[in-house]
Amino acid sequence: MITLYDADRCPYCARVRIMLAEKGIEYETVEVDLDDRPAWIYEKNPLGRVPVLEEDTFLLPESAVINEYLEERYPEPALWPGDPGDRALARLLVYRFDELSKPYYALRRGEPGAGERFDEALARLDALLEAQPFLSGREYGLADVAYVPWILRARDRLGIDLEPFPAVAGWVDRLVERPSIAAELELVASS
Ligand SMILES: N[C@@H](CCC(=O)N[C@@H](CS)C(=O)NCC(=O)O)C(=O)O
Repeated sequence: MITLYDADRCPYCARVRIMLAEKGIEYETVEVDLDDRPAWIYEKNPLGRVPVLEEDTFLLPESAVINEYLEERYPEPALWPGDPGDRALARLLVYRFDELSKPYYALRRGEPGAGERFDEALARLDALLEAQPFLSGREYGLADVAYVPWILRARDRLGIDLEPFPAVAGWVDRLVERPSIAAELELVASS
């Protein structure tokens, strides 16, 4: 059985929850209180962060690495593009995720100019999504899973208007039709 050390409000954990749901993998969760982290979490991840995936004696932190692992261990349905070039471009987006997360967390901290920087990041995603239906390319996949938790939180928690970014807004509308993302949307609303 897989155990996910998890926190409802954590977007990195959301990446893994979405992936587990997409793959139809059964798992149990241990909710970690991020405001009062238990000492034992450092035995699971020396950085003390969630998510951490545990499978028997195997422990794995880092959401992007966990999702790569799950993709290889449970290849169906495939969530990376079949074409190596398309796959590399989708991986590049995950690799450069800081381009969205840095302005997102700056915005949350209320830093001056963060709103403009976040809008610039959204504009780059919008241009990409005008050219292709999904961040992963022609099909939904791991790059979409990697980004959508922050976009949902930016819209529903930070009050970011997606209307000026119609391709991003359309992408979100398509994604929330998936049960894995709809479940996250509910969690964002309730946590
Ligand atoms: N790079 C990590 C980041 C995970 C992360 O920052 N998780 C947050 C919760 S959303 C956390 O555990 N924060 C506690 C801390 O940073 O000490 C990943 O992708 O899994």
